[in-house]
Amino acid sequence: MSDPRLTDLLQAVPTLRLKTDAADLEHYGRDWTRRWTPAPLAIALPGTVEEVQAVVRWARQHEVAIVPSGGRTGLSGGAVAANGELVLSLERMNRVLDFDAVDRTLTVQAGIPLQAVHNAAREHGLQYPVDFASRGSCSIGGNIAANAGGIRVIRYGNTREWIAGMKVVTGIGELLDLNRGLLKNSSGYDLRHLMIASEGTLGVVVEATLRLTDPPRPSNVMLLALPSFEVLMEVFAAFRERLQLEAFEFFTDRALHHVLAHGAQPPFSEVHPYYVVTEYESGDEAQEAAAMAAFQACMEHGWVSDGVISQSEVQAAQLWRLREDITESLARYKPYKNDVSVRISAMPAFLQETQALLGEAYPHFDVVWFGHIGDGNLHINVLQPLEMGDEAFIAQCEQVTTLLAGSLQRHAGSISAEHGIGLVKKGYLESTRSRAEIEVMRGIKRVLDPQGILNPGKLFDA
Ligand code: 2HG
Ligand code: ZN
Repeated sequence: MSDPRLTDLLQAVPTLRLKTDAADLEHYGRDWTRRWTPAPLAIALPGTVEEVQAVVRWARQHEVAIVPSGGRTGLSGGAVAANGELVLSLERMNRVLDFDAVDRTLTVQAGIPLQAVHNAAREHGLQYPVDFASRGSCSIGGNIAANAGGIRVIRYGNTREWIAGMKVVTGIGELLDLNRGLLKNSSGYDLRHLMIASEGTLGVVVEATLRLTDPPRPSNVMLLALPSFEVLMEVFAAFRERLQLEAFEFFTDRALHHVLAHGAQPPFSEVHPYYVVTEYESGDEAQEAAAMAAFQACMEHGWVSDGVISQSEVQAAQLWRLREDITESLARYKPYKNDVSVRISAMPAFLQETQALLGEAYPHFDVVWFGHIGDGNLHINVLQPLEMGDEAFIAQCEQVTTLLAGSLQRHAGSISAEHGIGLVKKGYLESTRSRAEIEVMRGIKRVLDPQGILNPGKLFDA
């Protein structure tokens, strides 16, 4: 630890745990994007809010950039430290602090994994309903930083809906206690909502008070095979009309191909071009009849060619696996990721335009489509051909993203639905936010982080 700035840091915060081994710098300096070479100065692992504040004050004094860090499961480069930053990992601050049965809230430290929040809520007979495949590794602080969505947004909304309050350390080192769990609070700007989706550029979230809700009702999972993309939104309408949907997700045969190659069992004997996995409330005969009616209506219209309904929890989990394992099964191809959204009403026109556009732009690439179609959110993963180098591949994908951004602009959509902007989509922010809006964002950043030490270069250049 020869860097004098680090000696000074340990003098200022003697109890601080600090890591500087090459393996740690590599591990904590990257996220799931794997595109940048990690090169942080060191990793700080504070155990208390006071330590976080002291680290931020030190960083101000020495003008060292800080990268707030959770589970680093992000897909937009928001937690990458490739320029000598100090990674501020919340991993040790991972406890449940309080449960309030009257308010139905759970107060947690920011480093707690999402799965541990689910478990804690369940122990109290309630649920925290935000959920997605990386639940075991991602942290609540990271979920807040990205306003994470996932597979149950259609029923419960994004992370934003479930944050009753939070404590945040600003770029000045001040601790803000935002909203304090209140349900009603009409007392001016709601800074809590500014922090959500700010990607660690305005403050370090250290604690959050999460709203909990009733435990999930009995449900069933159905997997549908579809003959074409065009019928997707019709199938969605047929199911939404008749059922209380918990999830409505789609994927293509290419996605299924990779998940099966990764070890899953084929759901049907035949191959179909498109699939939907949907979960819906199904506790009584009327709900079961409604599900059958939705399925039959789709079969009669020729919108669905086959289907299977889960008969047990094990089978439901197997069907979900076909959708949830997609990201992991594609990881070895270093995919270029797009995470776009439009309003549901704009989806049919957007899908038609995008399919034509990507078909022309990527005639020889393996392009894998999947996502939260019920939320108007598509994930488009372009797999890197084995013979192609990283740079040439990314350059080609960036050209196509420019076209995609144009299409999103025409359909009033977003270049990032739920993964954040980070480094990956920084160049395309203006396709979703006006210049005037971005200027306001810059102004807000200057107030909360006047020296620009919090996650600089992410989201936009200050
Ligand atoms: C999902 O919906 C995640 O599974 C990851 O948001 C999406 O890998 C992706 O592109
Ligand atoms: Zn997703």
